[in-house]
Amino acid sequence: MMSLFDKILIANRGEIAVRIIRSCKELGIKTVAVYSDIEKEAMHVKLADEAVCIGPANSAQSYLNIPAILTAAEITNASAIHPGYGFLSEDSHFAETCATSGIVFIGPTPENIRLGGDKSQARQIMKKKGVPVVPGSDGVVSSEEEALKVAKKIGFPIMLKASHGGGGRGMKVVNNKAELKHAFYVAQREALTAFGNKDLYMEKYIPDLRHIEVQIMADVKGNVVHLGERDCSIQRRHQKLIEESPSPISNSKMRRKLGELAVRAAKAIKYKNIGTVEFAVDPEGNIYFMEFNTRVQVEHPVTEAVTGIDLIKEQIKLAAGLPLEYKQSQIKLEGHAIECRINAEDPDRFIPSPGRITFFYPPGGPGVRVDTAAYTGGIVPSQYDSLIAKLVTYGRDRQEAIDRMKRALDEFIIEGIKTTVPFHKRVLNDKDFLSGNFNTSFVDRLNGRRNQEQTTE
Ligand code: MV4
Repeated sequence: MMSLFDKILIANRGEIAVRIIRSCKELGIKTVAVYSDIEKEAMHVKLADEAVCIGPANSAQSYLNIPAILTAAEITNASAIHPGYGFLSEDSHFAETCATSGIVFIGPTPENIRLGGDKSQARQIMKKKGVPVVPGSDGVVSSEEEALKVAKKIGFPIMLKASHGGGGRGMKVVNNKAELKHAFYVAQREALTAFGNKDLYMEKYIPDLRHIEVQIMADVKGNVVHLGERDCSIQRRHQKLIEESPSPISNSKMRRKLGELAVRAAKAIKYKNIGTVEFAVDPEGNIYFMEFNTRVQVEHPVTEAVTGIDLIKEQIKLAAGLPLEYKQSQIKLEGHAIECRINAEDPDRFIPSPGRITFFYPPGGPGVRVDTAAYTGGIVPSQYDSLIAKLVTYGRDRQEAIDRMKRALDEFIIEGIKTTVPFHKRVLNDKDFLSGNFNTSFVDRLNGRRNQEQTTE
């Protein structure tokens, strides 16, 4: 049997670095934090056993600086690197460089990561292996003529998507033949600039979908289990704002279907470690594969709450080559969990509000979890993403999770910067949210209604 790591370097910052340090401590693993010039006083630096400065504030020169991070691992004798989410977490070249440097990358294989990043190839593999995909192109569409042929077959409106985009970036809705020519070239050029690759693929456009994703865990022997679904439909401009598990629209039949498809998707690409299979569910309940996410996700705590499983611990053990400790029948989903992402942003316009936090009091009590690196006197830098806390509530059912969320949002005191707490209070009082009747246009509708109310008053 392989043994766990003696010391892990965490190549990340903020709440996720703190989250990873917590699991390492419980496993008896020493931790190394890395930080940029402006983050000497950051919470992840205070909580880790050791810390190494890896460069200036600009993340290209610090949290994305592969030589600096590998050097930090070497000088501290860390035997593994946890990338968290964002930054280098989905960089197959980084995962490969770790391996050639004799350091374990805590995540899937470089090939898994590469495939996760190649959306049109992933789509083709899923189609071949019987995981339903949205009607569309077979792989990449390389010319406008080819795009028109596919469009004639599936019908407008269609969506052009960048093969190397993802998470909503590099997508275009095309309503008719007349729009297609221009859209094709614009999308190609944008894909090349944004992702360094011009490949596009096509799908029939599905309005009013729900974003439902399934957490999976896979070991090196090829065993795969799923941990139920998360509903991530409450988002704005592809930034998720609220996630929950289970989905209000799911039931045991849909959950079995989603789980089966997610496990099939993971097996199709010989996936190893933890991952997420993203699906679109249309208003008729049809399920379509969208993307394979090869990192730990921001919203993983809602799954931890309903399964009682520490996903970061499992991720570390799986990366060490240990076999899965659970059979599917041993994974029990119980209760309901909701996560509100608290961002340092103006709650009306969602523009960043960095600065010093002059007072910070996180909520607590039954069924409340706060993942954060924020503290009174701490700084929210303008250089990184604006997520400052994840507020997660758990209850026996959705209503109890909601009641606790309302109570926790009321308790939360954050002074000195603006936060999205007031936005979440509005959502938690919205009848469509409360009834579970929402899709990906929810936030625009909520804000649209609100702006109208404000101008007529
Ligand atoms: C779509 C779609 C409609 N039709 N694909 C955005 C994130 C990316 N993973 C997939 N996305 C979409 N793909 C087809 N064929 C609409 C979206 C979409 C969306 C999806 C999930 C959550 C929020 C969204 C917001 C706008 C568009």
